[in-house]
Amino acid sequence: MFDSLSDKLGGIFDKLKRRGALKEGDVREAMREVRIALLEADVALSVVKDFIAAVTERAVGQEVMKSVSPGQMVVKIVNDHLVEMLGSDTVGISLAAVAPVPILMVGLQGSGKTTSAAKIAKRLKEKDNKKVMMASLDIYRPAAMEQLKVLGEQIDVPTLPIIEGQLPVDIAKRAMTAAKLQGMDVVILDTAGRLHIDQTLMSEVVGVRNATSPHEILLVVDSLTGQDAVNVAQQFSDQIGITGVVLTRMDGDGRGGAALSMRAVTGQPIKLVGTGEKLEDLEEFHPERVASRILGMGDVVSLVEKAAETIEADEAEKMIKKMKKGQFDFDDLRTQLRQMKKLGGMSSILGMLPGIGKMQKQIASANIDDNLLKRQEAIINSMTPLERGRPKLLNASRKKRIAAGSGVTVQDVNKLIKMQKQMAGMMKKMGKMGGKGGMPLPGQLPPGMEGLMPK
Ligand SMILES: Nc1nc2c(ncn2[C@@H]2O[C@H](COP(=O)(O)OP(=O)(O)OP(=O)(O)O)[C@@H](O)[C@H]2O)c(=O)[nH]1
Ligand SMILES: [Mg+2]
Repeated sequence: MFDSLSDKLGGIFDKLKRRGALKEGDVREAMREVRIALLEADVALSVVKDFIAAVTERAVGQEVMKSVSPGQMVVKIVNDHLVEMLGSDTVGISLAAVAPVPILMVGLQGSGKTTSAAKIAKRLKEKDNKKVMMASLDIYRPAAMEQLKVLGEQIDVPTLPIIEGQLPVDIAKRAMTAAKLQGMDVVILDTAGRLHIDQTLMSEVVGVRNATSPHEILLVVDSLTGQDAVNVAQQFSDQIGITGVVLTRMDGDGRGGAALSMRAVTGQPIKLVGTGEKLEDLEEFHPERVASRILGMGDVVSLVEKAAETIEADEAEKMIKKMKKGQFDFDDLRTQLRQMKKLGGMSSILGMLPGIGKMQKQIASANIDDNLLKRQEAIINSMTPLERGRPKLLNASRKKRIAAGSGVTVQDVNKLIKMQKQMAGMMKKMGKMGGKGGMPLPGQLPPGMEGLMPK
Protein backbone atom coordinates (compact mmCIF):
# COMPACT_ATOMS: atom_id res chain seq x y z
CA MET A 1 0.00 0.00 0.00
CA PHE A 2 1.13 3.56 -0.79
CA ASP A 3 4.28 2.31 -2.54
CA SER A 4 3.98 4.23 -5.76
CA LEU A 5 2.79 7.38 -4.01
CA SER A 6 5.71 7.08 -1.66
CA ASP A 7 8.14 6.64 -4.56
CA LYS A 8 6.80 9.65 -6.39
CA LEU A 9 6.81 11.95 -3.39
CA GLY A 10 10.30 10.75 -2.56
CA GLY A 11 11.47 11.80 -6.03
CA ILE A 12 9.82 15.21 -5.80
CA PHE A 13 11.29 15.94 -2.39
CA ASP A 14 14.75 14.72 -3.32
CA LYS A 15 14.82 17.30 -6.07
CA LEU A 16 13.59 19.98 -3.70
CA LYS A 17 16.11 19.19 -1.00
CA ARG A 18 19.04 19.24 -3.39
CA ARG A 19 18.21 22.81 -4.33
CA GLY A 20 19.42 24.58 -1.22
CA ALA A 21 17.77 27.99 -1.52
CA LEU A 22 14.22 27.84 -2.81
CA LYS A 23 12.25 30.30 -4.85
CA GLU A 24 8.50 30.48 -4.62
CA GLY A 25 8.34 29.09 -8.14
CA ASP A 26 10.26 25.97 -7.07
CA VAL A 27 7.77 25.27 -4.31
CA ARG A 28 4.79 25.85 -6.56
CA GLU A 29 6.26 23.56 -9.18
CA ALA A 30 6.85 20.87 -6.56
CA MET A 31 3.30 21.27 -5.28
CA ARG A 32 1.97 20.76 -8.79
CA GLU A 33 3.83 17.49 -8.89
CA VAL A 34 2.57 16.50 -5.44
CA ARG A 35 -0.96 17.26 -6.63
CA ILE A 36 -0.57 14.91 -9.59
CA ALA A 37 0.96 12.20 -7.41
CA LEU A 38 -1.97 12.37 -4.97
CA LEU A 39 -4.56 12.29 -7.73
CA GLU A 40 -2.83 9.33 -9.36
CA ALA A 41 -2.93 7.56 -6.02
CA ASP A 42 -6.73 7.96 -6.01
CA VAL A 43 -7.03 10.63 -3.36
CA ALA A 44 -10.34 12.43 -3.85
CA LEU A 45 -10.07 15.64 -5.87
CA SER A 46 -11.65 17.89 -3.26
CA VAL A 47 -9.30 16.51 -0.63
CA VAL A 48 -6.27 17.07 -2.87
CA LYS A 49 -7.32 20.65 -3.57
CA ASP A 50 -7.62 21.55 0.08
CA PHE A 51 -4.39 19.77 0.90
CA ILE A 52 -2.35 21.50 -1.78
CA ALA A 53 -3.83 24.89 -0.94
CA ALA A 54 -2.97 24.52 2.74
CA VAL A 55 0.53 23.19 2.13
CA THR A 56 1.35 25.77 -0.52
CA GLU A 57 0.23 28.65 1.64
CA ARG A 58 2.57 27.64 4.40
CA ALA A 59 5.40 26.45 2.19
CA VAL A 60 5.81 29.67 0.23
CA GLY A 61 5.75 31.65 3.46
CA GLN A 62 8.68 33.67 4.67
CA GLU A 63 9.61 31.30 7.48
CA VAL A 64 10.28 28.53 4.96
CA MET A 65 12.08 30.55 2.32
CA LYS A 66 14.45 31.99 4.88
CA SER A 67 15.09 28.78 6.80
CA VAL A 68 18.41 27.00 6.65
CA SER A 69 17.08 24.08 4.64
CA PRO A 70 13.88 25.12 2.93
CA GLY A 71 13.51 21.80 1.11
CA GLN A 72 13.36 19.94 4.38
CA MET A 73 10.95 22.46 5.81
CA VAL A 74 8.63 21.80 2.89
CA VAL A 75 8.79 18.07 3.54
CA LYS A 76 7.96 18.72 7.17
CA ILE A 77 4.97 20.86 6.21
CA VAL A 78 3.71 18.16 3.87
CA ASN A 79 4.15 15.62 6.65
CA ASP A 80 2.21 17.76 9.13
CA HIS A 81 -0.66 18.30 6.75
CA LEU A 82 -0.73 14.66 5.78
CA VAL A 83 -1.09 13.74 9.43
CA GLU A 84 -3.84 16.31 9.79
CA MET A 85 -5.63 14.94 6.75
CA LEU A 86 -5.44 11.46 8.23
CA GLY A 87 -6.87 12.58 11.54
CA SER A 88 -3.96 13.46 13.85
CA ASP A 89 -4.92 11.20 16.75
CA THR A 90 -5.32 7.48 17.00
CA VAL A 91 -8.94 6.81 17.87
CA GLY A 92 -10.04 3.38 19.01
CA ILE A 93 -13.44 1.78 19.29
CA SER A 94 -15.47 3.43 22.02
CA LEU A 95 -17.37 1.28 24.48
CA ALA A 96 -18.43 4.17 26.69
CA ALA A 97 -22.13 3.32 26.78
CA VAL A 98 -24.55 1.15 28.68
CA ALA A 99 -23.86 -2.54 28.16
CA PRO A 100 -24.52 -4.36 25.95
CA VAL A 101 -22.90 -1.78 23.66
CA PRO A 102 -24.12 -2.25 20.08
CA ILE A 103 -21.60 -1.93 17.26
CA LEU A 104 -23.04 -1.90 13.74
CA MET A 105 -20.93 -2.97 10.76
CA VAL A 106 -21.95 -1.48 7.40
CA GLY A 107 -20.46 -1.34 3.93
CA LEU A 108 -20.59 -2.67 0.40
CA GLN A 109 -20.56 -6.34 -0.51
CA GLY A 110 -17.27 -8.04 0.02
CA SER A 111 -15.68 -5.07 1.73
CA GLY A 112 -14.77 -7.23 4.73
CA LYS A 113 -17.62 -6.57 7.19
CA THR A 114 -17.98 -10.10 8.47
CA THR A 115 -14.26 -10.72 8.76
CA SER A 116 -13.76 -7.37 10.48
CA ALA A 117 -16.64 -8.09 12.87
CA ALA A 118 -14.85 -11.25 13.97
CA LYS A 119 -11.48 -9.49 14.16
CA ILE A 120 -12.96 -6.79 16.37
CA ALA A 121 -14.72 -9.36 18.54
CA LYS A 122 -11.44 -11.20 19.01
CA ARG A 123 -9.63 -8.01 19.90
CA LEU A 124 -12.26 -6.85 22.40
CA LYS A 125 -12.34 -10.26 23.99
CA GLU A 126 -8.60 -10.84 24.21
CA LYS A 127 -7.19 -7.36 24.71
CA ASP A 128 -10.04 -5.71 26.61
CA ASN A 129 -11.50 -8.72 28.37
CA LYS A 130 -14.99 -7.99 27.11
CA LYS A 131 -17.86 -10.42 26.77
CA VAL A 132 -18.80 -10.14 23.13
CA MET A 133 -21.67 -11.56 21.10
CA MET A 134 -21.98 -11.37 17.32
CA ALA A 135 -25.14 -11.52 15.25
CA SER A 136 -25.54 -11.72 11.49
CA LEU A 137 -28.34 -9.67 9.95
CA ASP A 138 -27.44 -10.90 6.48
CA ILE A 139 -30.51 -12.84 5.41
CA TYR A 140 -29.74 -12.49 1.71
CA ARG A 141 -26.48 -14.20 0.94
CA PRO A 142 -26.75 -17.95 1.45
CA ALA A 143 -24.40 -19.13 4.18
CA ALA A 144 -23.67 -15.59 5.36
CA MET A 145 -24.97 -16.37 8.85
CA GLU A 146 -23.14 -19.65 8.88
CA GLN A 147 -19.93 -17.79 7.97
CA LEU A 148 -20.19 -15.59 11.06
CA LYS A 149 -21.03 -18.59 13.21
CA VAL A 150 -17.91 -20.43 12.03
CA LEU A 151 -15.75 -17.37 12.66
CA GLY A 152 -17.28 -17.08 16.12
CA GLU A 153 -16.37 -20.66 16.87
CA GLN A 154 -12.79 -20.02 15.78
CA ILE A 155 -12.37 -17.20 18.28
CA ASP A 156 -14.65 -18.66 20.89
CA VAL A 157 -17.16 -15.82 20.70
CA PRO A 158 -20.88 -16.70 20.82
CA THR A 159 -23.14 -15.86 17.91
CA LEU A 160 -26.88 -15.32 18.04
CA PRO A 161 -28.68 -18.57 17.18
CA ILE A 162 -30.04 -18.47 13.65
CA ILE A 163 -33.83 -18.38 13.21
CA GLU A 164 -34.89 -18.86 9.61
CA GLY A 165 -37.17 -16.23 8.08
CA GLN A 166 -36.61 -13.45 10.59
CA LEU A 167 -36.07 -9.92 9.24
CA PRO A 168 -32.87 -7.96 9.96
CA VAL A 169 -34.53 -5.45 12.31
CA ASP A 170 -36.08 -8.28 14.32
CA ILE A 171 -32.81 -10.19 14.46
CA ALA A 172 -31.09 -7.06 15.71
CA LYS A 173 -33.68 -6.59 18.47
CA ARG A 174 -33.42 -10.25 19.42
CA ALA A 175 -29.64 -9.92 19.58
CA MET A 176 -29.89 -6.99 21.98
CA THR A 177 -32.32 -8.83 24.23
CA ALA A 178 -30.26 -12.01 24.24
CA ALA A 179 -27.07 -10.08 24.96
CA LYS A 180 -28.71 -8.26 27.85
CA LEU A 181 -29.93 -11.52 29.35
CA GLN A 182 -26.51 -13.10 28.99
CA GLY A 183 -24.69 -10.16 30.51
CA MET A 184 -22.72 -9.30 27.38
CA ASP A 185 -20.59 -6.17 27.22
CA VAL A 186 -20.73 -5.76 23.46
CA VAL A 187 -22.95 -6.89 20.58
CA ILE A 188 -21.51 -6.71 17.09
CA LEU A 189 -24.18 -6.57 14.40
CA ASP A 190 -22.99 -7.64 10.95
CA THR A 191 -25.15 -6.42 8.08
CA ALA A 192 -25.60 -7.59 4.50
CA GLY A 193 -23.71 -5.92 1.69
CA ARG A 194 -24.87 -4.90 -1.77
CA LEU A 195 -22.86 -4.53 -4.92
CA HIS A 196 -23.84 -0.89 -5.14
CA ILE A 197 -25.48 1.49 -2.80
CA ASP A 198 -29.21 1.06 -3.13
CA GLN A 199 -32.14 2.47 -1.28
CA THR A 200 -33.36 -0.89 0.01
CA LEU A 201 -30.04 -1.50 1.70
CA MET A 202 -29.95 1.99 3.11
CA SER A 203 -33.48 1.84 4.53
CA GLU A 204 -32.80 -1.55 6.03
CA VAL A 205 -29.68 -0.29 7.76
CA VAL A 206 -31.52 2.82 8.94
CA GLY A 207 -34.20 0.52 10.39
CA VAL A 208 -31.60 -1.50 12.27
CA ARG A 209 -29.92 1.67 13.44
CA ASN A 210 -33.18 3.10 14.77
CA ALA A 211 -34.04 -0.15 16.52
CA THR A 212 -30.71 -0.56 18.29
CA SER A 213 -29.12 2.92 18.57
CA PRO A 214 -25.59 1.63 17.96
CA HIS A 215 -22.83 3.29 19.91
CA GLU A 216 -20.49 2.72 16.98
CA ILE A 217 -21.46 2.51 13.32
CA LEU A 218 -18.37 1.34 11.54
CA LEU A 219 -18.13 1.73 7.81
CA VAL A 220 -16.00 -1.06 6.39
CA VAL A 221 -14.17 0.04 3.25
CA ASP A 222 -11.96 -1.95 0.95
CA SER A 223 -8.89 0.22 0.56
CA LEU A 224 -8.14 -1.29 -2.84
CA THR A 225 -11.29 0.08 -4.46
CA GLY A 226 -10.09 3.60 -5.13
CA GLN A 227 -12.55 6.35 -6.01
CA ASP A 228 -15.58 4.08 -5.52
CA ALA A 229 -14.69 3.75 -1.90
CA VAL A 230 -14.79 7.50 -1.50
CA ASN A 231 -18.28 7.74 -3.02
CA VAL A 232 -19.52 4.90 -0.88
CA ALA A 233 -18.15 6.50 2.23
CA GLN A 234 -19.77 9.79 1.38
CA GLN A 235 -23.19 8.18 0.92
CA PHE A 236 -23.11 6.00 4.01
CA SER A 237 -21.90 8.96 5.97
CA ASP A 238 -24.69 11.23 4.68
CA GLN A 239 -27.53 8.73 4.87
CA ILE A 240 -26.76 6.65 7.92
CA GLY A 241 -24.18 8.57 9.84
CA ILE A 242 -21.07 6.68 10.79
CA THR A 243 -18.80 6.95 13.80
CA GLY A 244 -15.68 5.51 12.27
CA VAL A 245 -14.06 3.71 9.36
CA VAL A 246 -12.44 0.29 9.16
CA LEU A 247 -10.11 0.06 6.18
CA THR A 248 -9.57 -3.46 4.98
CA ARG A 249 -6.96 -4.98 2.68
CA MET A 250 -4.26 -2.54 3.69
CA ASP A 251 -1.99 -5.50 3.02
CA GLY A 252 -2.77 -5.21 -0.68
CA ASP A 253 -0.72 -3.25 -3.17
CA GLY A 254 -3.34 -0.72 -4.15
CA ARG A 255 -2.62 2.94 -4.53
CA GLY A 256 -4.07 3.79 -1.17
CA GLY A 257 -5.46 7.20 -1.94
CA ALA A 258 -8.99 6.25 -0.94
CA ALA A 259 -7.69 5.56 2.52
CA LEU A 260 -6.13 9.00 2.59
CA SER A 261 -9.46 10.62 1.71
CA MET A 262 -11.65 8.81 4.23
CA ARG A 263 -11.19 11.10 7.16
CA ALA A 264 -11.70 14.25 5.12
CA VAL A 265 -14.74 12.90 3.27
CA THR A 266 -16.62 11.39 6.22
CA GLY A 267 -15.36 13.64 8.97
CA GLN A 268 -14.94 10.48 11.02
CA PRO A 269 -11.68 8.82 12.04
CA ILE A 270 -10.24 5.68 10.59
CA LYS A 271 -10.35 3.49 13.68
CA LEU A 272 -8.89 0.21 12.54
CA VAL A 273 -7.19 -1.31 9.55
CA GLY A 274 -7.33 -4.88 8.28
CA THR A 275 -3.96 -6.13 7.17
CA GLY A 276 -4.70 -9.70 6.13
CA GLU A 277 -7.22 -12.49 6.03
CA LYS A 278 -6.36 -13.94 9.40
CA LEU A 279 -8.41 -12.90 12.41
CA GLU A 280 -5.41 -11.38 14.17
CA ASP A 281 -4.69 -9.14 11.19
CA LEU A 282 -6.26 -6.03 12.64
CA GLU A 283 -4.32 -2.94 13.67
CA GLU A 284 -5.00 0.47 15.10
CA PHE A 285 -4.66 3.35 12.73
CA HIS A 286 -1.82 5.74 13.54
CA PRO A 287 -1.92 8.83 11.32
CA GLU A 288 1.68 9.91 12.05
CA ARG A 289 3.02 6.48 11.25
CA VAL A 290 1.11 6.25 8.01
CA ALA A 291 2.32 9.71 7.01
CA SER A 292 5.89 8.68 7.82
CA ARG A 293 5.48 5.57 5.75
CA ILE A 294 4.17 7.53 2.79
CA LEU A 295 7.00 10.02 3.03
CA GLY A 296 9.50 7.19 3.09
CA MET A 297 10.32 7.41 6.77
CA GLY A 298 9.21 3.88 7.42
CA ASP A 299 6.98 2.55 10.09
CA VAL A 300 9.56 1.68 12.68
CA VAL A 301 7.16 1.91 15.58
CA SER A 302 4.71 -0.60 14.10
CA LEU A 303 7.61 -2.85 13.29
CA VAL A 304 8.91 -2.77 16.81
CA GLU A 305 5.44 -3.37 18.22
CA LYS A 306 4.70 -6.20 15.85
CA ALA A 307 8.06 -7.69 16.60
CA ALA A 308 7.53 -7.33 20.31
CA GLU A 309 4.26 -9.24 20.09
CA THR A 310 5.82 -12.09 18.21
CA ILE A 311 9.34 -12.26 19.51
CA GLU A 312 10.33 -12.79 23.08
CA ALA A 313 10.52 -9.45 24.84
CA ASP A 314 14.22 -9.66 25.66
CA GLU A 315 15.04 -10.66 22.12
CA ALA A 316 13.21 -7.57 20.90
CA GLU A 317 15.09 -5.42 23.35
CA LYS A 318 18.38 -6.81 22.11
CA MET A 319 17.33 -6.01 18.58
CA ILE A 320 16.52 -2.41 19.48
CA LYS A 321 19.81 -2.02 21.33
CA LYS A 322 21.70 -3.28 18.31
CA MET A 323 19.77 -0.94 16.09
CA LYS A 324 20.74 1.91 18.35
CA LYS A 325 24.40 1.03 18.25
CA GLY A 326 24.31 0.48 14.55
CA GLN A 327 25.68 -3.03 14.85
CA PHE A 328 24.46 -5.80 12.65
CA ASP A 329 26.42 -8.95 11.97
CA PHE A 330 25.47 -12.33 10.58
CA ASP A 331 24.25 -13.57 13.95
CA ASP A 332 21.78 -10.71 13.91
CA LEU A 333 20.85 -11.40 10.34
CA ARG A 334 20.17 -15.01 11.22
CA THR A 335 17.97 -13.96 14.13
CA GLN A 336 16.17 -11.61 11.78
CA LEU A 337 15.65 -14.28 9.16
CA ARG A 338 14.16 -16.58 11.77
CA GLN A 339 11.92 -13.82 13.04
CA MET A 340 10.86 -12.94 9.54
CA LYS A 341 9.60 -16.44 9.11
CA LYS A 342 7.58 -16.02 12.27
CA LEU A 343 6.38 -12.54 11.43
CA GLY A 344 4.89 -13.45 8.12
CA GLY A 345 7.68 -13.13 5.65
CA MET A 346 10.21 -10.68 4.47
CA SER A 347 8.10 -8.23 2.55
CA SER A 348 5.81 -7.51 5.45
CA ILE A 349 8.80 -6.57 7.57
CA LEU A 350 10.78 -4.71 4.99
CA GLY A 351 7.77 -2.61 4.11
CA MET A 352 7.90 -1.14 7.55
CA LEU A 353 11.56 -0.21 7.54
CA PRO A 354 12.71 3.23 6.44
CA GLY A 355 14.28 3.57 3.04
CA ILE A 356 13.55 0.01 2.09
CA GLY A 357 10.51 0.62 -0.08
CA LYS A 358 12.53 0.23 -3.24
CA MET A 359 14.55 -2.73 -2.06
CA GLN A 360 11.29 -4.38 -1.11
CA LYS A 361 10.19 -4.29 -4.70
CA GLN A 362 13.42 -5.82 -5.92
CA ILE A 363 13.03 -8.52 -3.36
CA ALA A 364 9.44 -9.14 -4.35
CA SER A 365 10.47 -9.38 -7.99
CA ALA A 366 13.26 -11.73 -7.07
CA ASN A 367 10.50 -13.83 -5.57
CA ILE A 368 11.73 -14.14 -2.06
CA ASP A 369 9.92 -16.87 -0.27
CA ASP A 370 10.35 -19.02 2.73
CA ASN A 371 12.68 -21.31 0.82
CA LEU A 372 15.02 -18.46 0.27
CA LEU A 373 14.86 -17.60 3.96
CA LYS A 374 15.81 -21.17 4.72
CA ARG A 375 18.67 -21.14 2.21
CA GLN A 376 19.98 -17.89 3.62
CA GLU A 377 19.90 -19.35 7.06
CA ALA A 378 21.80 -22.37 5.79
CA ILE A 379 24.51 -20.09 4.40
CA ILE A 380 24.87 -18.36 7.75
CA ASN A 381 24.94 -21.73 9.51
CA SER A 382 27.90 -22.73 7.34
CA MET A 383 29.94 -19.81 8.64
CA THR A 384 32.16 -20.14 11.66
CA PRO A 385 31.09 -18.17 14.76
CA LEU A 386 34.05 -15.87 14.14
CA GLU A 387 32.91 -15.15 10.59
CA ARG A 388 29.38 -14.53 11.76
CA GLY A 389 30.56 -11.89 14.18
CA ARG A 390 33.07 -10.33 11.81
CA PRO A 391 31.62 -10.23 8.31
CA LYS A 392 34.77 -8.51 7.01
CA LEU A 393 36.67 -11.81 7.30
CA LEU A 394 34.77 -13.28 4.37
CA ASN A 395 37.36 -13.50 1.60
CA ALA A 396 37.12 -15.51 -1.61
CA SER A 397 38.26 -18.84 -0.19
CA ARG A 398 36.01 -18.58 2.85
CA LYS A 399 33.06 -17.74 0.60
CA LYS A 400 33.80 -20.80 -1.52
CA ARG A 401 33.87 -23.02 1.56
CA ILE A 402 30.61 -21.56 2.84
CA ALA A 403 28.93 -21.97 -0.53
CA ALA A 404 29.98 -25.61 -0.71
CA GLY A 405 28.91 -26.19 2.87
CA SER A 406 25.43 -24.89 2.31
CA GLY A 407 24.91 -26.19 -1.20
CA VAL A 408 24.65 -22.81 -2.91
CA THR A 409 26.78 -20.77 -5.31
CA VAL A 410 29.34 -18.16 -4.29
CA GLN A 411 27.00 -15.67 -5.92
CA ASP A 412 24.30 -16.56 -3.41
CA VAL A 413 26.78 -16.01 -0.61
CA ASN A 414 27.69 -12.62 -2.07
CA LYS A 415 24.05 -11.66 -2.24
CA LEU A 416 23.61 -12.45 1.41
CA ILE A 417 26.72 -10.45 2.29
CA LYS A 418 25.31 -7.52 0.37
CA MET A 419 22.08 -7.80 2.26
CA GLN A 420 23.91 -7.85 5.59
CA LYS A 421 25.85 -4.75 4.53
CA GLN A 422 22.70 -2.93 3.53
CA MET A 423 21.00 -3.76 6.76
CA ALA A 424 24.06 -2.79 8.78
CA GLY A 425 24.16 0.53 6.96
CA MET A 426 20.54 1.11 7.69
CA MET A 427 20.91 0.23 11.34
CA LYS A 428 23.80 2.62 11.59
CA LYS A 429 21.71 5.41 10.12
CA MET A 430 18.93 4.68 12.51
CA GLY A 431 21.32 4.51 15.42
CA LYS A 432 22.65 7.97 14.70
CA MET A 433 19.27 9.53 14.82
CA GLY A 434 18.51 9.25 18.49
CA GLY A 435 18.23 12.32 20.66
CA LYS A 436 18.81 14.96 18.07
CA GLY A 437 15.35 16.37 18.36
CA GLY A 438 13.89 18.66 15.77
CA MET A 439 11.89 17.46 12.86
CA PRO A 440 11.97 14.01 11.41
CA LEU A 441 13.26 13.67 7.88
CA PRO A 442 13.14 10.74 5.55
CA GLY A 443 15.39 8.11 6.99
CA GLN A 444 14.95 9.39 10.53
CA LEU A 445 12.95 8.12 13.42
CA PRO A 446 9.40 9.41 13.57
CA PRO A 447 8.62 11.51 16.64
CA GLY A 448 7.71 9.54 19.71
CA MET A 449 9.93 6.67 18.68
CA GLU A 450 12.67 7.71 21.08
CA GLY A 451 10.39 6.82 23.97
CA LEU A 452 10.41 3.24 22.85
CA MET A 453 14.16 2.98 22.83
CA PRO A 454 15.88 1.76 25.94
CA LYS A 455 17.89 4.56 27.48
N1 LIG B 1 -6.09 -9.61 2.42
C1 LIG B 1 -7.15 -9.25 3.13
N2 LIG B 1 -8.31 -9.89 2.95
C2 LIG B 1 -9.38 -9.52 3.68
C3 LIG B 1 -9.29 -8.48 4.65
N3 LIG B 1 -10.50 -8.33 5.21
C4 LIG B 1 -11.31 -9.24 4.62
N4 LIG B 1 -10.64 -9.96 3.68
C5 LIG B 1 -11.16 -11.02 2.81
O1 LIG B 1 -12.18 -10.49 1.98
C6 LIG B 1 -13.16 -11.45 1.69
C7 LIG B 1 -14.54 -10.91 1.98
O2 LIG B 1 -14.67 -10.69 3.37
P1 LIG B 1 -16.05 -10.69 4.15
O3 LIG B 1 -15.74 -10.36 5.55
O4 LIG B 1 -16.82 -11.91 3.88
O5 LIG B 1 -16.76 -9.44 3.46
P2 LIG B 1 -18.24 -8.94 3.72
O6 LIG B 1 -18.21 -7.45 3.61
O7 LIG B 1 -18.80 -9.50 4.95
O8 LIG B 1 -18.98 -9.56 2.44
P3 LIG B 1 -20.58 -9.68 2.22
O9 LIG B 1 -21.16 -10.14 3.51
O10 LIG B 1 -20.73 -10.65 1.09
O11 LIG B 1 -21.04 -8.32 1.85
C8 LIG B 1 -12.79 -12.66 2.54
O12 LIG B 1 -12.17 -13.60 1.72
C9 LIG B 1 -11.83 -12.12 3.57
O13 LIG B 1 -10.91 -13.10 3.98
C10 LIG B 1 -8.01 -7.81 4.84
O14 LIG B 1 -7.82 -6.89 5.64
N5 LIG B 1 -6.98 -8.26 4.05
MG1 LIG C 1 -20.58 -10.54 5.31
